[in-house]
Amino acid sequence: MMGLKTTEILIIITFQFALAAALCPDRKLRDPATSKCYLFSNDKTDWFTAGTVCEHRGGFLAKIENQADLDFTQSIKPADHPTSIDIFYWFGLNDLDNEGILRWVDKTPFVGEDFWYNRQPNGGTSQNCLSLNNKWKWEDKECGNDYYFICNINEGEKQYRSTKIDSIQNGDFFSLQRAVDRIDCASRCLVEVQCAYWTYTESTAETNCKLLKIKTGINQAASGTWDLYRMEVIEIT
Ligand SMILES: [Ca+2]
Ligand SMILES: [Ca+2]
Repeated sequence: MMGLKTTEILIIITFQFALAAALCPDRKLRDPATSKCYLFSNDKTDWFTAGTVCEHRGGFLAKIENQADLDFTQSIKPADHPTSIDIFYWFGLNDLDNEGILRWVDKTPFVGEDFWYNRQPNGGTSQNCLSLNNKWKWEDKECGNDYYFICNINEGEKQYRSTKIDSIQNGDFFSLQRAVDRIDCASRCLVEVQCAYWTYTESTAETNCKLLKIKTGINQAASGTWDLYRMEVIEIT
């Protein structure tokens, strides 16, 4: 009986989280001039994982397109983040496909004024992902570096429904939950045996970005017993 109650509670927690993921998480993070909704990470990760986390929060690595976007995002930068010279923030620009040709994560070309910091870009083909430095200027960096990141959230466009399942299929958007320490993880299974996910607790809305190895049908997430839920996207028209 206890177990059943725990499960019911977890389902409710998951659904509330899912709804929250679809909405601008905090009113002060929406730019009233552009209606863009921004989400800053609490933790650092590589550029690719950052993009995956943004996607699973119902968005994408941020399109910070002009001085006004720069000014707004700088104004809402979390006050408790360090401001030292080694602090960088990933956003959506990159030249991964063609060296020197900047594109957003949706492959649309960059147009407009650039905001390179002194002596940047300087990384050639070894630095293909763009970051904002502590002066809020562009620096090309190695995509595997772990930095904070900024997402745009597609506010109100997506909601999620969770269903408890016994096994996972490649491509599933799923959530893992463990009652003992109230950690939830949510991710899309990207390849057959390896899935990216993030964890969060009640005290921090979003924390560690890690890699999880999982085999189809076998839950290998850390230690302890985890429940598996399929997350379905509900499109809002
Ligand atoms: Ca480059
Ligand atoms: Ca550089």
